[in-house]
Amino acid sequence: MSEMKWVSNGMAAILCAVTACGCVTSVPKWNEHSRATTLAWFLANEYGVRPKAAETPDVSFAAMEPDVTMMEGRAVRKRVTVTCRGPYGTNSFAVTAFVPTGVKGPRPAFLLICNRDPAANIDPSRTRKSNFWPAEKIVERGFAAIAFYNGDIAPDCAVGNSEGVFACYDNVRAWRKACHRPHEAWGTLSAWAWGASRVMDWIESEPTLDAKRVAVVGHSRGGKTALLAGVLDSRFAMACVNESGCSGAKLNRIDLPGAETIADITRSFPYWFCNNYRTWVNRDAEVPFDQHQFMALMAPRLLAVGSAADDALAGPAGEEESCRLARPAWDDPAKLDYHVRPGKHDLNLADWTAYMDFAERQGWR
Ligand code: GTR
Repeated sequence: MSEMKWVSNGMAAILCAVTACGCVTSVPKWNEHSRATTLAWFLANEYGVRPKAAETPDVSFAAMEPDVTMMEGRAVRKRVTVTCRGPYGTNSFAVTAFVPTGVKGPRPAFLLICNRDPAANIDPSRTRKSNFWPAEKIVERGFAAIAFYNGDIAPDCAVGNSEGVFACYDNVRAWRKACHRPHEAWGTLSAWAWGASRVMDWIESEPTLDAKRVAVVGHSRGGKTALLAGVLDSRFAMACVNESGCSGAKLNRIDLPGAETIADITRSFPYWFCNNYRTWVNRDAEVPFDQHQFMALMAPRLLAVGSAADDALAGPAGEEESCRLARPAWDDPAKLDYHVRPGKHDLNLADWTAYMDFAERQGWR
């Protein structure tokens, strides 16, 4: 068992556990101050700070086509264009929703941030089906299945930080001239999470959906994004964080062979984060706040974390350890769910089943 004690990390007093390996890891019991200072640290040092105008966005919704009944009568398909206007431009993206029929009242929903080929994985026509988004199975269990493509918010590539929503809310021309973006400026994970919040804006306007029971779901880079979306937007009642690994649910202070480090991730994907994150390259064990504290910011809302046993890069043991360390932030420990399934890095039916079972145990029907 770990020994528990209160220590200060210079910004907040935090309940800490001295783990078996001797390192001190902080276990949060939030008060308003410690929650705010912890979140501020993660934004300024890892995921970046959003421009003010993006925090109060001008958003509108337009039906792309009339609703159509599909899935042998089991669901109504809604397709919506979400348009956001910022000081520097406009960005639109498409949302697809399948809402179960034949059940009374507004439906709880799973919103997938799709980071894979949209044609193959979130096909609105259902000609192509994938277990990455088993919309039929989700609907069968009485939940609405909603999805959007992260690349429609900002492209997942090196120039990602200057296109899509960035070109609406940031003076990217000035950044290009200066040859760098401001050190604390938001990265694409934050932009994609922002997209999930815009979908939530639409959900709130849609009477067939229950905005009080929406889970934001993502895999891998999408899993990091789902966690960030859940933490930043308290309208999400649940976040399902699948095989998110480094800068997601994996603890930094754990040395696992083959697992991605801050050096690896900032070398390959600097644009996912703010530039300040590079401060922590080769200093994974020195970060003053570790990922379990970020996960704990979900409390008291629902958090589901999923790992795959053969996913060495994401470091399943580090994802499980974060859950163990974060759990004290919830009065009811059952509100943080963890599963590990056999197999490789993927979002599959076993993962979806775990997330839907968790929702049902929490009274979502
Ligand atoms: C890897 C990346 C991981 C993970 C993964 C994915 O290349 O290093 O952090 O996000 O991609 O999104 O599939």
